[in-house]
Amino acid sequence: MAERIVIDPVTRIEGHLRVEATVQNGKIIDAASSGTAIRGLEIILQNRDPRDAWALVQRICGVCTTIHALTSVRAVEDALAIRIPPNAELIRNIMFCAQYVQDHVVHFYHLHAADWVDIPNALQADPAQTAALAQSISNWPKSTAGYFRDVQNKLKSFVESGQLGIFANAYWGHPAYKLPPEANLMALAHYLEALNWQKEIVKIHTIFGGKNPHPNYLVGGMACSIDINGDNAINIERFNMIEKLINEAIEFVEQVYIPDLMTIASFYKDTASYGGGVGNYLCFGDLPTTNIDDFSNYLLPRGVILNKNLNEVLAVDPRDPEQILEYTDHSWYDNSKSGLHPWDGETKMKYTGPKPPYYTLDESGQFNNKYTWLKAPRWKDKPMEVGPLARMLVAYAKKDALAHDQVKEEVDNVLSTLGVGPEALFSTLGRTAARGIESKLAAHWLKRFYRDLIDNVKKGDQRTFSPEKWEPKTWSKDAKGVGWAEAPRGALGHWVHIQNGKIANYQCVVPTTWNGSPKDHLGVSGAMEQALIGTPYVKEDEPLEMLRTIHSFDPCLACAVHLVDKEKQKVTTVEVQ
Ligand code: NFE
Ligand code: MG
Repeated sequence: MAERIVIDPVTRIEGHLRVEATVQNGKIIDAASSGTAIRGLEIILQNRDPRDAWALVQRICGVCTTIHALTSVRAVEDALAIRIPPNAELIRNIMFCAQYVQDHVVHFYHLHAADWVDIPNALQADPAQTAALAQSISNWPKSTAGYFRDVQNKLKSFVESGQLGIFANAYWGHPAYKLPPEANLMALAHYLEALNWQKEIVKIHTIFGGKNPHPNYLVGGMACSIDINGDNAINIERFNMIEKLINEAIEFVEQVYIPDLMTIASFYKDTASYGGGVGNYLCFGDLPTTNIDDFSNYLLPRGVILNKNLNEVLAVDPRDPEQILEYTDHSWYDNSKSGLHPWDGETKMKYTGPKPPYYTLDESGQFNNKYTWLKAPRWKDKPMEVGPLARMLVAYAKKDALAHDQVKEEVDNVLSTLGVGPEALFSTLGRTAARGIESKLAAHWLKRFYRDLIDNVKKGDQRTFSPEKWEPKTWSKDAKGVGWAEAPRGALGHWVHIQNGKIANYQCVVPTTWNGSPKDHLGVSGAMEQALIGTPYVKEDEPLEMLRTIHSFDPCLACAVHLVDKEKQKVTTVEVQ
């Protein structure tokens, strides 16, 4: 007899996610991912000035802040054939890499670590042995017995006061936690350090974009001006500050994040045997080193891998109406036209779900027909995984990619450190490891783009904006554009149709829409749903292993369901226990 596990809401993510699983004999045999809250940005954009779109869509999410703005200006620049100055491309790349490093570190420590690290168990640790462990894996100067004792005392006062605060409500003491107390204490110390560090790195966004979250962008370039010797612009003092932040980022990733990741992963190699899911990976590519139209010069290459076949990388074209379609057969939309390319996409909400509390999977394990606000994007009718694992796999497999050698070296290093083969990549652990590998690369690329920017400025080019096509009278009456990016969580696309100077249609297909998508028109489940199938559990009422697989995708439902209920009707009730 099949039974159900329901997690609602899934915490330590952004947005509102409900996951239901049908379980039998200690394993998940089917799963449903449901985005339960709805917001409203594609509709808000209609009839707006396309030069304003970036500021509106950026409010889709404050976690992957900047990336929707970047994708939006790229979409509008594509539609209007606008070329931006080299400095603007470099500044965008710097902000992009800074975002990767910050977002991935925050995910590892603050959103994912509680799945691996039993925080209260750190009270059992010996601070001197913790220091010995930390010193054996890195040269991070803080790793002394006194430091770890202070952290432990802080935790003790939390526990004794009965107020665990940010550490309340987890499955502490669960038998699937495997770290020794010293590793738990080390990870706790770095959890707290990472909180402090992450607010520093985002100062790069405040320098180039005025603030964070939601820094300023501009169609045609960037909204900051460079005057290397000036007082009221980005000058040499600001550049020095950026360089210092970059050096600190490299140090934090190499001395804290990667050693912690490798240490923790070495205790959880069992999680390399499940959670792989669809085995199809899609990347639009990003980090142009020449210009956005020249895919061959991206540091993160474009391509698709099917069925885990690393011997072939297929071409992807987000403009092709045959390739990317969004289905709504199992989503709460009017689906009279399910299967539209985003340029023709529609956002017509139609809630037909049951009243809460509800089950997506009924008693017999059958799916209710419609169960989520997420649409189901598909590439050539296939579900795709997007994100760090997809990016590392495509760069690993694509031998002529610009950063192929660099990526291969980092991936092979991690595999040999853990003593596992490449098949381990297709798993829950592989997804989490790929995010770390990518963070290290991004930290170094941050420095590369910073140096390129300094070099270009030193040549006398201080331009950050191309004004030629600012005025709507210079635009064609009817124009379509697509902007793409590799958001921290995966391939992101914005499709815009501009008519008579205004937005006629705007559609976003977002990483978590791919990863968290429901079943499609063919009845095939999305990437996260498939990854959950086969995920084991040792305690049905504490599905820690499920959380590991779900969190390995770093889901963001705010991004995935970028819609709002205009009538402010209550669509669901979420019970928090
Ligand atoms: Ni709200 Fe986002 C990223 C985008 S995710 S976090 O990364 O785009 O689906
Ligand atoms: Mg959309």
